Amino acid sequence: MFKSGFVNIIGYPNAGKSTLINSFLNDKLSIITEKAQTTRHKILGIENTDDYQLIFTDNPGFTKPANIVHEYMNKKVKESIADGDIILYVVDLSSKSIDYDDLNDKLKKIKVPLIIVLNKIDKVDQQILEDVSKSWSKEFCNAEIWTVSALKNFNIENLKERIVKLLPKGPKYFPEEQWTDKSERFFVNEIIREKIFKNFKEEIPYSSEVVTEKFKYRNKIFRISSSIIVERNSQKAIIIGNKGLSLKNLASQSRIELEKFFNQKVFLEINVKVVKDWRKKVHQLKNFGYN
Ligand SMILES: Nc1nc2c(ncn2[C@@H]2O[C@H](COP(=O)(O)OP(=O)(O)OP(=O)(O)O)[C@@H](O)[C@H]2O)c(=O)[nH]1
Ligand SMILES: [Mg+2]
Repeated sequence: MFKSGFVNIIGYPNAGKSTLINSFLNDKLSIITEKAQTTRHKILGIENTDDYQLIFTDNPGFTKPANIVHEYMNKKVKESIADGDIILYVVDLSSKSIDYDDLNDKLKKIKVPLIIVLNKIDKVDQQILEDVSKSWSKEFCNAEIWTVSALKNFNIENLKERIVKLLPKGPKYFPEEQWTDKSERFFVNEIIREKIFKNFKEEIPYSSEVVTEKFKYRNKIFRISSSIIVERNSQKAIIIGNKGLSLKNLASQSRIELEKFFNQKVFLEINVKVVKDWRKKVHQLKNFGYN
């Protein structure tokens, strides 16, 4: 009996959802940073065996919407709650509880198996762990509660075994060689975006988008040309930096990561462009893949 299904990973920003999907797949599919709202798009990561096809999805963090990008991100989370065969609700054990509990109300009504994944167990002591676990089991009588560390790989294999047990009978939704739904260009954009999140502070990461215009493979070299889109000239100046040094560092960190990702030599060129207030313009967002 072949099993398959969508295991949708959702939760608030920074809970460790992307770390968890990478840990399940033992691969770097999703970018991870210490800043909230890193993930903006839903990403599929597929694992195939002779007995099952597990389709994990990483999702943006559910957030109080302050702009259209947030609205798009929340829409993706809601879709993932509605179309999952199993829902993993990732919670950061070490952070204060969130007062914006729109998600909790939705999750209490779902009909499919719900697993609350209390993550970052490595950061808290036994007492906190017991108290938090108790309050979640009280709040959610329809869920299984698991405690894990996605970062340290603690309890991840056991959780995966449990997920496979819960998987419904089903077909192979995707051909065996397919491991994601995203293009190579998407991963280039994400890797550069990760470096922007790591190198710059405050509004810059949130005001930045990355577009890859050229992506060619010739003579065993990937030749890539990408643009960082920011909202204002002042942000462009910060990204470029004094004598272009900040951009040079960013490009070199991105290239190293891309070479690891593709396992090939990479030539990378990055430009910086201003599209005034792109986050407020619906047609711009569509061009950037926020559909
Ligand atoms: N100590 C510890 N840190 C963790 C664990 N899991 C994730 N983190 C850290 O938490 C931060 C956020 O991790 P992400 O995986 O990017 O979180 P996310 O839920 O995908 O965040 P968004 O995409 O912004 O919604 C990163 O600094 C991770 O290294 C864990 O089990 N233990
Ligand atoms: Mg993420």
